Amino acid sequence: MKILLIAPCSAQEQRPDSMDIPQLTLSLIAALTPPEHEIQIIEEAYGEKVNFDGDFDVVGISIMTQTCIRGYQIANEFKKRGKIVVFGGIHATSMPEESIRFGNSVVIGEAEGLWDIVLDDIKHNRLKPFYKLDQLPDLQNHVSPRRDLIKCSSGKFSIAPIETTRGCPYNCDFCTVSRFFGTKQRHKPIRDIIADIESCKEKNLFFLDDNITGDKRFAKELFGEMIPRKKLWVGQASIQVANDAELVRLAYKSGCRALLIGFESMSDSGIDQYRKTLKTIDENILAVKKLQDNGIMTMASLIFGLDSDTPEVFDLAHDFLTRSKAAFFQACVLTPYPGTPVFNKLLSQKRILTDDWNRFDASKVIIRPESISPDELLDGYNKIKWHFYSNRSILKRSYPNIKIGFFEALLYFTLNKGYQKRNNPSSFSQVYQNNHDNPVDFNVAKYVHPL
Ligand code: B12
Ligand code: SF4
Repeated sequence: MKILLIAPCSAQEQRPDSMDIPQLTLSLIAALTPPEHEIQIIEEAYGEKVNFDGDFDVVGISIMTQTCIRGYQIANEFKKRGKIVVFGGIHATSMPEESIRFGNSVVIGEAEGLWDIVLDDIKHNRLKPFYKLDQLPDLQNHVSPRRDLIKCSSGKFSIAPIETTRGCPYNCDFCTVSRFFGTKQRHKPIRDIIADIESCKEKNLFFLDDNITGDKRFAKELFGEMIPRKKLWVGQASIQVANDAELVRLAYKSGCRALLIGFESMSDSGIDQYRKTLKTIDENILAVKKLQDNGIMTMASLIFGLDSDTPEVFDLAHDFLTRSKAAFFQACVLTPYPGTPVFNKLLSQKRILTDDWNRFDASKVIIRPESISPDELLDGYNKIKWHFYSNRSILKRSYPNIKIGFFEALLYFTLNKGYQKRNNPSSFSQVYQNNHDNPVDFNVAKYVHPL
């Protein structure tokens, strides 16, 4: 059969620039596809166009919440033309009954152990609406992605995505990961990861793992094996990493230059709420400094709009960012992703302002927070990003981050200037809500009609 795999993306989200990190997902599904089939992949984020009249038998569409409406539009076009459409991904897994209205089948959860069955069922005309494994797949028996299909070549930093683990024990209430990938971290075998890394022609890697240092023993062994490969990498970790000096040293030696770290909240009760962070602002600042001293920059990720947030939260966050001299800052607005406790709570309290999934990108105010108004949230959020990425702030934060060398300085200034461009006032967010005729009932047909 001829198979087309698509990662949809709305036109305004397309950004083939120096900061893009290529996807791994479609190349993994391609690798899971038996060789008798022909496969093509399209990533709309890279400006690639879907050919609706192409000669395909099956169309697989990978959706996250903010891309699902575009995914459903694509599905409609293919279904009009009589093609079989299969959905997968985090949104299809959280909302299978919604996705099936637009497709012929939905793969719930991970594709390993299911995708070949789906294709076989299509071939034998017995496709089922839903596919779900009884247990999470064992990553010891995994396939390596089809690296020949990954678009790694755009931008100043050509980056290869690498996946080593799945699952997260922390189970944060706003996050889908522990619910989707489980609370136990599963690993791929280190020899396979190293072989995959060696097959990448790119010097720079991005570890997709939610917490690359979650299992310290595994991480130390992996980093040790990576040292002779002489790659440079960025990834995501919990701030606990900073308290293990050996792990930090090994991370640097293995090529780590920046870590995205979810601090989530700097308010007193917020900081208590999430198990992954250290318990005072000062401890967190000290930890960021330990990473800096070892040549590792921090992208601090904070969420605004949590129930614990009072108007002071922006000052606390500002204090943390200024004193720690975090290299980069990912500011998120609390977004109720379906399948999470936050979604259920806010829905039951009628505090979700819109059900337009296009707005669920973590940068738009779509909820009514408990202790501040949506407008206060919006104002504080826009200001803190704008201030962090001002020229003055970029210069003031630079020294401890760029002291290691030329590559670090290039990374620091390129990313900061890139984020500054994305965070200019013309891109500032607003409060989004449905108009009165459109209740927040999560009936997606308001935005895209199933055929
Ligand atoms: C790496 C990452 C990023 C990178 C993306 C790099 C890239 N281009 O891939 C960066 C940092 C840029 C990023 C940004 C964002 N991300 Co992000 N990200 C992740 C992360 C950590 C890993 C994604 C990944 O590649 N996983 C590995 C692949 C193999 O898994 P997978 O895509 O789920 O695919 C498997 C199955 O889902 C299934 N499958 C998937 N598609 C299909 C299709 C078919 C047909 C089939 C059969 C099966 C199938 O099979 C695959 C193999 O088993 C996830 C969390 C996680 N652990 O997944 C969050 C996650 C996907 N991100 C999330 C969010 C919210 C965002 C942002 C909106 C905001 C933000 N502040 O982070 C932006 C949006 C970016 C965009 N427009 O796409 C949420 C999505 C929630 C949701 N319901 O949509 C997640 C789940 C994290 C969370 N906290 O909940 N992200
Ligand atoms: S630690 Fe990160 S990946 Fe794990 S549940 Fe919390 S936010 Fe999600």
